[in-house]
Amino acid sequence: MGNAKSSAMSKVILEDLKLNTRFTEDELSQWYENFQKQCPSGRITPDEFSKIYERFFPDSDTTSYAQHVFRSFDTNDDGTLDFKEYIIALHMTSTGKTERKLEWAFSLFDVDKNGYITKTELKEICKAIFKLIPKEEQEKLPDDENTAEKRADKLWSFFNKKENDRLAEGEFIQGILDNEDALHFIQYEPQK
Ligand SMILES: [Ca+2]
Ligand SMILES: [Ca+2]
Repeated sequence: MGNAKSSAMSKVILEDLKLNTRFTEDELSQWYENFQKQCPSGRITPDEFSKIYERFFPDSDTTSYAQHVFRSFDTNDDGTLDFKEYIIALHMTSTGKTERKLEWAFSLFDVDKNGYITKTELKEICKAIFKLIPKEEQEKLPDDENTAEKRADKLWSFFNKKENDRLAEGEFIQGILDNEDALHFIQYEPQK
């Protein structure tokens, strides 16, 4: 059954994805079928992408976060996500190793894609993440974590950097790995 399905996907892309992700050929073919059904044009626009986030976080303002995530996944900067970008993204954020996720987190925080994170960029993403947290949950946060600014200050302090310093990818990843508390500032998982 795998053969009939995979013939729909370019062999080159399939091989590449098998190498770069842990998904099997059957899984990839399945995803591709779903992707084509939901997205007949073969490309996801920022608008469509935003709607996916709205569904996941119905009580939150997801607009800026969705934009940043989209930017981090659109690796060739053409303003749309193709199947390969979509699958790599899915792999990095859901099934990948911690290190892969942190590499992705770095690209999320590196807003201008210049290979470094400044405190301004860090603040911007902290704001976007904070907006994902529903109001009633925000109110229950500890005093030193209940605004985006406080969270950005706290997160920045984990890296032992001055206000105007910048963070390279390795420093960012190491800083997060060294501080257990840092992880919940760079992602938000809805409480069930
Ligand atoms: Ca793209
Ligand atoms: Ca940057």
